[in-house]
Amino acid sequence: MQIQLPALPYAMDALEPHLSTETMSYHYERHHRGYVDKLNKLIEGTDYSDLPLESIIDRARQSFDVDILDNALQVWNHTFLWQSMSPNGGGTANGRIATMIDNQFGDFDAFRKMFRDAALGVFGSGWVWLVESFGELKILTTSNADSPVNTGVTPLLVIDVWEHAYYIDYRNARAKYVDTFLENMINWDFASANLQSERRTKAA
Ligand code: MN3
Repeated sequence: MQIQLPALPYAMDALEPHLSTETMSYHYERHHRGYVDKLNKLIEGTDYSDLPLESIIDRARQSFDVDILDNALQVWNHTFLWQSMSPNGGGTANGRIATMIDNQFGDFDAFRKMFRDAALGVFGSGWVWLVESFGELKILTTSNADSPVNTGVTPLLVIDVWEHAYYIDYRNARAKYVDTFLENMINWDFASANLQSERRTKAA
């Protein structure tokens, strides 16, 4: 099974002016596609070649096949990233997730500050995640390709803080990029849907 590059959920210029078409085309067409192509090369003719992406991740984690794992995680992380942003994004959360944010972090502004601080605290390349774990929300940071997918928590949304995610538009101003993500791009509908799907899984 060849791993495919999933379509972007919006047009390449849809996140302008917050993320330029140039950033999106480099990030999606070169970086994301690059991870897909590299992964397909690595798994060709191996036991991995017939597996879907998440099974590749699980097996590579258990087998310490680091190159396969890193590229497979980067494919998964970027697919999740595109959905974590929306042309209609930003603002505050609503519904159950908003209540959980208030309970967990105090209020929405406190959440925003913690998420921002986490994003600024990632040394080098990495990711900041909002996840659900045992009924609670948590902010996690991961380095390089690391990802909470299939580790027992439910990823709700993510921001990419690799420089390739923002350098064309923001140069080295990661804080401005993170603030813009929180104010204008973050996709709370996606986070809520991920939270709901976890509830259904538990109820089943
Ligand atoms: Mn990236």
